[in-house]
Amino acid sequence: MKALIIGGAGFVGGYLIRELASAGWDAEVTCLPGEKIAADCMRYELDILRKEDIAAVIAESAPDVIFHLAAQSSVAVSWKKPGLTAEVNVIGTINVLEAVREAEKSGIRMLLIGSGEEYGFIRSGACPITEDEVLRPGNVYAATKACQGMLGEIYARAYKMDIVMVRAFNHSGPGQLPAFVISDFCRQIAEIEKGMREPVISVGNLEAMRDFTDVRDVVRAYRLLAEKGTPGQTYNVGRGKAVKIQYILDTALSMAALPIEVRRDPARMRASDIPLIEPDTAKIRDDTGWSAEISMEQTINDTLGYWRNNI
Ligand code: A2R
Repeated sequence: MKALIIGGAGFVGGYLIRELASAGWDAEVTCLPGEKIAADCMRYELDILRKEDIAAVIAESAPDVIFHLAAQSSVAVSWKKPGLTAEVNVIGTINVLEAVREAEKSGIRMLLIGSGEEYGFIRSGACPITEDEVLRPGNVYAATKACQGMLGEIYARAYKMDIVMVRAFNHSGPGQLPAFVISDFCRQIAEIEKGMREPVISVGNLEAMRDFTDVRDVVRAYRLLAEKGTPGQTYNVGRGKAVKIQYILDTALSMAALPIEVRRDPARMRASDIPLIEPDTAKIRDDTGWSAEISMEQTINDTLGYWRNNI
């Protein structure tokens, strides 16, 4: 199988390249000019806001499957740059869908990577959330990803295109930016161990319950969905077992080389924090056999190891 990963220079892209290669796929990637790719493979420079360029890359690569990862993927940035976020995540996705629709090679399968954020303000009692739950996005990023998923469904239905939609819940692992909680805690601990700051870790709301999956499990889910997912369908990707952020903190601190004091930082508290977000994962399990295999302790241990070597 030949894959084209659009937006392959990001956090998930590097892991997906390795996952596909280890399963015997031939993977090519696109990246923005100047971006580096985390593995040795054929690369194309591509901005998805230039539709004619997408068509040229697809014609040259002639993939069996396109993994569409390219996005403005930060919730925080989406508040500051809503127009850019909508342009990249919505218009960019339309450009990719149109380029595939018009491609000479027919029957290209697409995976559109969306987010658990799309569910937004979850009704109390709705967890674990199934894929047919109503979407109530609570931020600009989430709204654009909900829109991406709807466009995927529309193109699959109207043009009989082979498109699978994904809603990925929190994922983490070595190399993730410290804007995400596991990476943030691990980086702070690594900095403290190196004597770069006082032995105090800053934390936000520790009571919220969230569902975390290792990025290496997540990319295996993407490969299996590309191999076995049903066209036109949307799949939750997550562990299906939320934990309190307090548990992540305690686990990370238990791995620290010295005692660390915990300090609550009001700036890290979010007024609208939803108490529990947890996906129902029966659909992906039934259709592909996938479930998360890497423990949270392993993810935290490996992420801490990454920061110890990369501060
Ligand atoms: O924003 P940058 O400079 O980090 O570049 C990102 C790239 N990207 C684009 N690629 C092509 N044309 C554009 N106009 C464009 N704008 C941004 O897409 C980055 O290299 C890549 C997305 O990678 P990350 O931001 O690291 O996301 P991650 O964690 O790999 O997540 C993959 C997908 C995204 O669609 C998320 O929204 C979803 O999974 O959760």
